[in-house]
Amino acid sequence: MKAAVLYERRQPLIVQEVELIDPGPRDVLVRFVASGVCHSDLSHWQRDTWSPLPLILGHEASGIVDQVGTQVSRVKPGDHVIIAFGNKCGECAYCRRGEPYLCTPEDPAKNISLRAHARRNSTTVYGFIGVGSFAEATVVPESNCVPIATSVPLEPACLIACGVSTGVGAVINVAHVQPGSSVVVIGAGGVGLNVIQGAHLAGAARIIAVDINPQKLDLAQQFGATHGVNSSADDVAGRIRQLTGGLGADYAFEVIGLPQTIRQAYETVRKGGAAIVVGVATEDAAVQFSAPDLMRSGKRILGCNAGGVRPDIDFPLIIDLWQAGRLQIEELISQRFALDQINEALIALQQGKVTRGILAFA
Ligand code: PAD
Ligand code: ZN
Repeated sequence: MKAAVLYERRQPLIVQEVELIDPGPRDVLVRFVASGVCHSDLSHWQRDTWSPLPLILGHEASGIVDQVGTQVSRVKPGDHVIIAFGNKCGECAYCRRGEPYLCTPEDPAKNISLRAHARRNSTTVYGFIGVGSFAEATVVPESNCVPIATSVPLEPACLIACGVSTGVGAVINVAHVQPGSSVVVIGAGGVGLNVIQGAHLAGAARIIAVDINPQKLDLAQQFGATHGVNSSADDVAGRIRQLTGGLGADYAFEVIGLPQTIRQAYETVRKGGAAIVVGVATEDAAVQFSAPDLMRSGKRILGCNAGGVRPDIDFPLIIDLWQAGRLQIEELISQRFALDQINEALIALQQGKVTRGILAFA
């Protein structure tokens, strides 16, 4: 199959033939229909991270089951699926307590980020968080496949695997946003816009988008933001205080991954409010808080890994909301790219030129 392989960080991905591993007894071979291009892919291209090389990036994908291992029971060839990224072993303490987004396989050999995904000649090639969707196909454990009805448009459904579920999940599962509340969203990109539509869905009265890119602030309003603050021109803290009756917001979501904007989220919330860290910062990033201020203010700082999403429960729920017209998903896609154009797609994301770009394989 054709795949875009990352050999050296910050250098162009190379589109070439690789050989996928054969599916094991509980694995499924899925042919991709679409893959979103998420900032997490861009970060693993640009930063020196934990992910092993050579690597096929891409983790926000939908497709059609092509082959199944001998013990697979939850899908069959021809089924439409959204692929959940990361480990979903079903056996560890976290999976057993219904927190699959924290899955930590007891046997490190079962970590799907580190298992062989494909081969090129005799070189092992890895698949990013087990998915590797900048390629024509993948092999994943059946527990990573969420089957969906054939009536659901499969191409936009790819965005449910990460951007939509992380954004909506941050609001519903992690922060538990209450009706009538005030919500700040710092970073109105592919994930931040889904925090905005999640907050709208949860009945927030004020949804204040903060971004340095005025076009993203316009988009934010289309997805439910009531106000926009351009943080390269406006006094963010002052403007938010003014919009929230002087107290600060009930919730502030950081959806960029920078220490200064994580700090801004903390400063922006009222006493007792919650700052939710969705953005992925560099491995060495640190943010300072005054311990007595944290104690006295009763503020809460919440980490948000994959939106606290349980794919088997939350993907169907998101599809129902989308089909009922309560979530916009097609509208997130501003540009389609072929696999050969993957480097252009990553650069368009880096330059802030897309709402969400997708690779379309059909
Ligand atoms: P994106 O590039 O589509 O959006 C980022 C947005 O932030 C853009 O609109 C930028 O203009 C804006 N921005 C950049 N710098 C600033 C700044 N200093 N102040 C204000 N706005 C700024 O990225 P994305 O939405 O795909 O991803 C956003 C982050 O979320 C990124 O760190 C990604 O790795 C992370 C993510 N986390 C999870 C998770 O599980 N927590 C899942 C998916 C993505
Ligand atoms: Zn992602």
